[in-house]
Amino acid sequence: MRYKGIIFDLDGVICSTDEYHYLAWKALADQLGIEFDRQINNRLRGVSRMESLEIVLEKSNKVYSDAEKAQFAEVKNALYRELLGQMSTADLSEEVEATLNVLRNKGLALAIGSSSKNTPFILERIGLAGFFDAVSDGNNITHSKPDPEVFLKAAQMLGLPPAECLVVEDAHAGVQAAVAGGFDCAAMGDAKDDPRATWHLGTFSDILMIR
Ligand code: B16
Ligand code: MG
Repeated sequence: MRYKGIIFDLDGVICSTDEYHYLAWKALADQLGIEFDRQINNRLRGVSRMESLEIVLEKSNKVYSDAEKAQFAEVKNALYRELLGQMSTADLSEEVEATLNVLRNKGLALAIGSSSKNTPFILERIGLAGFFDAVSDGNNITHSKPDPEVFLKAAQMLGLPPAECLVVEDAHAGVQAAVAGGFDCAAMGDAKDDPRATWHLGTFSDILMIR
């Protein structure tokens, strides 16, 4: 493989917590009587919690105060964390686990680059706490994707320039962030056909076919 390091997005790449984000936002939207579907949900991928809330509220004709918005974000996060609490090592797929181990054995530096403030909790639930050489997440950034900050910090933690790292993403905002930071990007899932990506993965283990 031409890269020395790989920076993985978390939700929708390493695990399927993207489905839990959808369920939690859907429950909040239902409580508020706001229309919300999977198409709108796809716009929230890679975007921070508060920016996601603004997108959810686009369908509302009410004007909410900052205090109300903070409370809605709290409600959504509590629902989301309840779902995360039910996760276990069984939620790390065999495919992802085996692929990560092959990459580790090849000597590649492996990092997480996620917008989520819940990253440490999720990694612990699925048994990956301590596995990655670096974790850059929503707790150490000021701008979320499509800003490249989270990936630039991950590369810095690995001690590698962006040109030597590959970013793996399922979100269009994440692909945009990778390209803006000077990284090659392997896109999968919702962003698979994004023309800005260097590689298009049918499934996670296709990373092993990149030379
Ligand atoms: P939290 P990723 C992102 O994670 C999610 O895709 C996005 O939907 C979410 O709003 C964001 O994390 C913030 O998450 O509310 O847990 O801090 O895809 O960058 O791993
Ligand atoms: Mg994602």
